[in-house]
Amino acid sequence: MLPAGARYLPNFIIQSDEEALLGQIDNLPWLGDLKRRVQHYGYRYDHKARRVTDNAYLGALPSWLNDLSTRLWEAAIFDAKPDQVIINEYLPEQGISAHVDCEPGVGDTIASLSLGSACLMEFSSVRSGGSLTRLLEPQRLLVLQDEARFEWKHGIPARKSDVIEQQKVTLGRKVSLTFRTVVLAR
Ligand SMILES: O=C(O)CCC(=O)C(=O)O
Repeated sequence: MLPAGARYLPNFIIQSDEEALLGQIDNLPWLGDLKRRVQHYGYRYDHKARRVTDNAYLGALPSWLNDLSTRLWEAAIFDAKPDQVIINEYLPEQGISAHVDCEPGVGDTIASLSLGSACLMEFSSVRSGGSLTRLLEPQRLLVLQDEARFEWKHGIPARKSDVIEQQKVTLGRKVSLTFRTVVLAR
């Protein structure tokens, strides 16, 4: 189940794209200052301050990310071309705590492309505390807008295994690419 304002787009990329992206990503340096490894493109996100500042500009997206960003914009998933990407790597027992993406700082749409192992994402309503769970599978795109973007937290529990369709599944390595449009305070 997904909160209102969230969409899950199957087959956003095909398997050969997934393999090429993983190869590309693994040839580039990872940052190791969190419990999980990350790469930042476009703007560096300050995980402690939970915001993006204008001195955090890293430069234009590299072409392999710019192609995906252009596709997201041309498909009208974003109103303005995403100019920031965070790549997260989750090994078993690594996750991301429940959060609402910063505002202001990044725009109304967040889109996350999954590669590698499937895992469960948990959503919790900021207002009611209600919760929902959704399986995120590789090559699929999760889009958060409206309520799902602003009124629900999302996170990935740090677990070794998930129960998926009543089966205990041992988790593998998941990598995600999260696209955002930075909105700097003027
Ligand atoms: O890894 C994901 O699928 C979600 C990433 C995320 O929530 C974030 O980067 O803020």
